[in-house]
Amino acid sequence: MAGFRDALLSARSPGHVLPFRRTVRRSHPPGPHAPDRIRHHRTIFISDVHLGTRGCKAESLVDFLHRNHCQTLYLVGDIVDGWRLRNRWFWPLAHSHVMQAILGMIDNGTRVIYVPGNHDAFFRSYCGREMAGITIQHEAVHETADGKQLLVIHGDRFDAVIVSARWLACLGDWAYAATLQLNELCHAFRRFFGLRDWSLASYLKQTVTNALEYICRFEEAVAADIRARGFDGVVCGHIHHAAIRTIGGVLYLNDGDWVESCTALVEDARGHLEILRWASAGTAILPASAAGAADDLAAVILA
Ligand SMILES: [Mn+2]
Repeated sequence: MAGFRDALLSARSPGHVLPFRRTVRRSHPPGPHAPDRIRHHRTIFISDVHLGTRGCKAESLVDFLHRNHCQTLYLVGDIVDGWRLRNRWFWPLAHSHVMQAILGMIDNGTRVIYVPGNHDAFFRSYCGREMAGITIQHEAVHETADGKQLLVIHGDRFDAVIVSARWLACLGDWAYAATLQLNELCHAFRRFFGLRDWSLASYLKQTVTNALEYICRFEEAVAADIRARGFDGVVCGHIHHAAIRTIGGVLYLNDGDWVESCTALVEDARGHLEILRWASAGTAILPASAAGAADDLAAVILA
């Protein structure tokens, strides 16, 4: 009894609050009551949900959103898969539950920012507008609690850079920037003439045979651009490969996907960033590093 009282008193003193929280989160495997605990984050970033496809782990995402609250939620692209839905309508109830969970968060005061990706590029026509309380932006700038400026983008614009990486290395910065613009022009042209978005990602999948090589090229291309634009770091998705890395002095953060790995990037009140892997509905969260790294390569789904 006395031990219990001492524990309460020590937890109440300011000096002990932080280590107590840390111990629960990091050092021990989650206890039997952990799944019922709601976690509060400053920011949550998720992407590549691919609603409208069979691969989407909608139930897990709903579970995650119910058990993780935040002040700001960034939807970092490919939330709805318009490419697949155009061919065949697939929308089980769980996919509507994801939308309801997000709208519920808005009702509870969460700010939601949607940065469309290539599979939900149709939302890019609405950039600068607000729909159902969700702000749609081409890209966003997020300032962390400790003052870091992070650019939030989906990342598909870098596909073009990866295809011609060797050429660009010879030609220099102007060619690099030109390729990025050419890629966007190409997409705008195809949209104007009502052509299907050509999947550069599918093309890449055939040409870049080594998935690891693709990931490295993507990460380096993104980091180089972010450095040139003067940001401290970037939050992106697109390659379905969650990561927190420092590349050439900038922070590269990828929030992963909800097709295979069920990962989210979260920021706490002090600006600490962490990747969470939501194992499955009703089970506890694990830091992404603790989950099997070996299947990460297999999780790369480009289109
Ligand atoms: Mn994408």
